[in-house]
Amino acid sequence: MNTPAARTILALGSNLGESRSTLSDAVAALARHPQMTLVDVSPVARTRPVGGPEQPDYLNLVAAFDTTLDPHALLDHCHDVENRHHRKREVRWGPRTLDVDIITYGTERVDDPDLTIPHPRAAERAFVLQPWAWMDPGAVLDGIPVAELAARAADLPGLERFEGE
Ligand code: PH2
Ligand code: MG
Ligand code: MG
Repeated sequence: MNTPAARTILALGSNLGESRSTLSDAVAALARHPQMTLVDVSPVARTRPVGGPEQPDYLNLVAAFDTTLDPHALLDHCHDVENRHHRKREVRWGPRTLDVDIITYGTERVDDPDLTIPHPRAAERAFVLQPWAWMDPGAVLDGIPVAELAARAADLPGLERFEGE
């Protein structure tokens, strides 16, 4: 029997290089896997960096996929796509060409040393929540409307819709 697909929300961020095209290329690369189907992509937000050293503003988006990859195989796929964009894992929360994080995977919870789902900081990060709420105004995270979480997030001021420049 085939594994039923799970709806997963991935958050992408970039603040080095050609960030806008990196994000589009990364969504396409994520969708190119035979076990991934792209469902929706959010508008892009320009966001102030949260944490880490002084660094440029980010572009962030979220995308919804249906997948038959299990959570760890999905994480491997996300890392493959990051690595293809020359991501180097150096400073925690430092600048990067591409970050791909798993925010939710169906209603599953994962608590492993290398993977926590839902993403442990997603509920307080406007750079994840606001694009998600733009994409899906009815979205809910752990029973709370994502739009409500976004409105409360400390990094909401300074976040704006990126229309290109
Ligand atoms: N990612 C981080 C740390 N800080 N800040 C913004 N604005 N956007 C990000 O994607 C981001 C961040 C760690 O992954
Ligand atoms: Mg991240
Ligand atoms: Mg990451």
